[in-house]
Amino acid sequence: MPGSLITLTFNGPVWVASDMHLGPNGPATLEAFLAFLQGAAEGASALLLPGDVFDAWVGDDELDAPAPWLQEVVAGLRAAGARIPVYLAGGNRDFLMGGRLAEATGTHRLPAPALIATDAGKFLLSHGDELCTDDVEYQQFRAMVRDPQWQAQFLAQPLAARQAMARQLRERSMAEKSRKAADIMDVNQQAVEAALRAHGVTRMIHGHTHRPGRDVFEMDGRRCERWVLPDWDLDDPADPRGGWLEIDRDGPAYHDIAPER
Ligand code: LP5
Ligand code: MN
Repeated sequence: MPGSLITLTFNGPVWVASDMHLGPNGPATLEAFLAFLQGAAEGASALLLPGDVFDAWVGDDELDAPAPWLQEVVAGLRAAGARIPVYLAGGNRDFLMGGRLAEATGTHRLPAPALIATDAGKFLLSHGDELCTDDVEYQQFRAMVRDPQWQAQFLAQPLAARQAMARQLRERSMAEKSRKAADIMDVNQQAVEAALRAHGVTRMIHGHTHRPGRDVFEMDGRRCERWVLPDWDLDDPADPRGGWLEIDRDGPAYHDIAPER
């Protein structure tokens, strides 16, 4: 039965971005994100951030004694959130974002997945990791850490211990990714089509795979589109990058964040 999700309706330009992976070691990315928030507050009617805004989020008590970079992110989100609705969804690195962060930033929780109705029609929006079904080891890991009981046990540990585990896991993830075949880390086409069918739409937007672009294909005789958001890393001298999608009545369009050289 398609259409069982609540639809979020937006009038006017909607900006969508993900995978900034903000943390203590990315000053240029942080600066670009703060400028982007200001731009969104001025140019968008809503801002949707479907996951991995943070490089790692181990619980909302990260806000107890926030480092300067985190204070800036909170203040930036709060300033944008005071002018336009800002929606945040958890990705595979920041799925532990909770109500306290939402309150501190004045943002709303974006359902995962979300159905959004824009001036250009409907889109399914999600982080995208759930579509990478060929990455069986990741999906097993995902099922474990999305389990409420696992999360309660994890959150019961001291903040410093959780941060240390997240650091270890980030290192492990980077090692695993260099070992895994590239195609298993992309979305699975059957999973994409099943998600579109389940929600009765022909277009989706997601992040996570860091492979920005538009994939056009036919399903059940209908033209379908899958728009992939870019990841951000303005601190990578070899490949400084970042960007977002703006959806207006003509549909989505990419905006690149041009690095200053
Ligand atoms: O994130 P990215 O792009 O590097 O890779 C993802 C998948 N990796 C992850 C892990 C995150 O990067 C780390 C998140 C840290 C913050 C979370 C905090 C709360 C959890 C703390 C848990 C202890 O999501 C990667 C995918 C890739 O996307 C492409 O889709 O392949 O998947 C993996 O690397 C998972 C491995 O395949 C399996 C890992 C098994 C680990 C078992 C538990 C070990 C716990 C160790 C704790 C010290
Ligand atoms: Mn991700």
